[in-house]
Amino acid sequence: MLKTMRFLTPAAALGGAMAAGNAFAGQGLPKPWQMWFQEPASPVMERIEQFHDLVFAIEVAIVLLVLGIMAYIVVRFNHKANPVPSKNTHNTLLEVIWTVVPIIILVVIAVPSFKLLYFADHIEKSDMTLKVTGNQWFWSYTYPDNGDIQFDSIIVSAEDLKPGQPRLLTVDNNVVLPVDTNIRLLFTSNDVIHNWAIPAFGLKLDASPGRINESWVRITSEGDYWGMCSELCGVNHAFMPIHVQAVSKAKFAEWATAQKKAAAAERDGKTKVVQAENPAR
Ligand SMILES: [Cu+2]
Repeated sequence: MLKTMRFLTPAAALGGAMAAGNAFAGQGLPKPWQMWFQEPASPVMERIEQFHDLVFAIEVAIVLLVLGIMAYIVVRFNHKANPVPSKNTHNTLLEVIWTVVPIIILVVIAVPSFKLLYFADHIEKSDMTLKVTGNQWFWSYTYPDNGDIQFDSIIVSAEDLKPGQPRLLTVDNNVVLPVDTNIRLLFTSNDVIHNWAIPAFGLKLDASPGRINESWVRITSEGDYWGMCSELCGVNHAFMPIHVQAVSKAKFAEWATAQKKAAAAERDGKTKVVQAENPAR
């Protein structure tokens, strides 16, 4: 298990900033009675949404066609309207059409589907890496390219929430990531299978013990994005949320420097409990 390093000023600063700013109106959060997807915040999610729209349009067309044909049959060929039924059993042209058309539809779906699958799979050239480790029942994060910053991210219980903090989604130390940066994501686990899922990024990947899964994200706009563990991982499965705060590259660099300094100070034993300010806030 990673050592817990509470660098970020926990709930207080976070809550104040969120209540003051309009982070809450920000992208990555489900709204009451919401339909469809959250606003996409990564190229992968943008493409997932486009692909969804394509498949949905095809679905609607098929449903309307089948319903139309059924309605026509009920009206045109019922016992009263058509007392003497035709004895035909085969129609070669019709059979070719109803075999070929579905094949064409499947190809139209398969081609963009595979393209998207490979696009989402991994990134050739990444600017930085975030390693995500699942634990029963919290997440640990490591930034190997930024001086090995490490911290645990633990849920803030309902009674400790500050005004404006979303219930079951607020954590003590949130992930901070820069926007417009190709970020390689590595997932693993210390105990059982967890799953790191953020709807706005189009991400949902297992964190399995003993292996590393890879994905990537390029966050397109600053804001706060939330997600949850999406693999039933034990009794507190519902209580290991994910909170990513996307900031400008400059602010991220500032944040990373502050974390490194705090870690160094803690190592030197200068301070017992280090709580660095989160300049990204
Ligand atoms: Cu889990």
